[in-house]
Amino acid sequence: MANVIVVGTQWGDEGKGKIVDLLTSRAQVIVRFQGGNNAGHTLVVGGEKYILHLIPSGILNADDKTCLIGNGVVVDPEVLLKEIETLNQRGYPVPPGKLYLSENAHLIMPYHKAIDHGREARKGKKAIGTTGRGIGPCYEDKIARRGIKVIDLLDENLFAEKLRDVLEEKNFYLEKFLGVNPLPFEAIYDTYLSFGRQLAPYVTNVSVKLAEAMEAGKSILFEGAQGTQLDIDHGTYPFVTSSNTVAGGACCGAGIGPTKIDVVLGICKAYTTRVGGGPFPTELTDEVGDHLQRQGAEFGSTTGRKRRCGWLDIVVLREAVRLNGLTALAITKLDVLSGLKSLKICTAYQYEGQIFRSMPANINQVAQAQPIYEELEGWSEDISGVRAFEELPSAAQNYIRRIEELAGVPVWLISVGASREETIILH
Ligand code: 2SA
Ligand code: GDP
Ligand code: MG
Repeated sequence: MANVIVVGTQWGDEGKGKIVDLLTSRAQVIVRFQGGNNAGHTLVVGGEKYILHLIPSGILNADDKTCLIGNGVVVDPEVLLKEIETLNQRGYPVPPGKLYLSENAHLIMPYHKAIDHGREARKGKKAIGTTGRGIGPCYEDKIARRGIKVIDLLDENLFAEKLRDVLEEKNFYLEKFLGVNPLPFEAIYDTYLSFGRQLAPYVTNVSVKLAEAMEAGKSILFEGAQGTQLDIDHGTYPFVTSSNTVAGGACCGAGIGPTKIDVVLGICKAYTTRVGGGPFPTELTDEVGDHLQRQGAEFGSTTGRKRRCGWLDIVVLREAVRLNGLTALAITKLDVLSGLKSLKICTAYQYEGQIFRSMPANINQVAQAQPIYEELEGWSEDISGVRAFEELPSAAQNYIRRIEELAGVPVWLISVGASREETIILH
């Protein structure tokens, strides 16, 4: 294989974890490059379910695979240590050498979580619907040049100085603006130094590790989190996450140059979901939406929130093709559509007589956009046992071919179930 970036083409939860786990058989190095433990990537291996939040989805594969957490990820050290411990207990040891953590990754601190919660509560109906993991406030501090990085934890004096400076400002904001209790310096300092000591053996220069891997002829898999419509620059702002989720983010967030990327694989659910607030033109609040939610078991992998469901949206997919420079697509959860008599695909939006083939920049227009649908025949067969394209019901084949045509990108993989084996490989 070559160096491959895997990204979500919609609002996240497309099944990136499953596909990355599957593709790990063809790569040696797997790296996360943005987001944090807002992500929930679900893997079903040997009938067992694993949900990963920070550790790359390659971790359940053989010993010779290396998993890296890049500089672009925001890391809650407590969550990372728990994830390591849980995997150790479940028979997948995560020793230093198998997992590496970038020295330049920014740390999620207790005040980031307090601010995330406090602000969402204050916003009421206008809330973003964040995961409450402190992601946005942590990225804010990174950009404002007052963030605390992994490497800072390994220098007691530097850490004390940085924490003291930043905490003064945070406590003022927490108390005076959000009306919540200030946070004590000592407790954070001691706890985080202890996290630092435990994580120290994992800390490295991820960019150098990637360069060495490439020199040794290894293939790298870049694992995106969330999805294109949640990108801070290109998504449905302000109802987005605080990082660049598009493929370009892999270069900045892992420390490699764009010339090193060979393939960008977009993961697209056969329908659309969104969790949290924000516009969703093809959302279904009827029994079809319920069918998708139920059959697809659409609950947030991190927060357990019910995901909103709707028809496949080609405006969204076209954005993903362009913004990520997609080479190919993996269509997931096709099995969930079984049993629906007819299927709809949104090919454009209409707003006040105007036709939109790309996403309107004005968020209120997105919220009021009327989807223009074309209708395709559905199928009733259970397709989870199908392993070859030709064995799919002809209506399912037509559905896939129509997506390819509308997106202008070939489909390389079709997923028909949550487990590794439930996959049709076309390329
Ligand atoms: P945040 O917490 O600041 O990143 O939230 C901002 C928006 O980004 C959305 N977001 C997500 N959307 C889909 N999946 C995500 N991961 C979890 C999952 C979500 C969960 O795998 O299901 O469990 O709720 C994810 N992470 C962030 C979020 O909903 C906000 O709309
Ligand atoms: P990610 O964030 O993109 O990795 O996706 P999530 O793990 O949050 O959500 C995808 C959910 O769908 C998980 O529960 C997966 O186990 C499940 N899943 C993935 N692919 C398929 C599929 O093809 N069919 C079905 N029925 N479930 C799938
Ligand atoms: Mg997810």
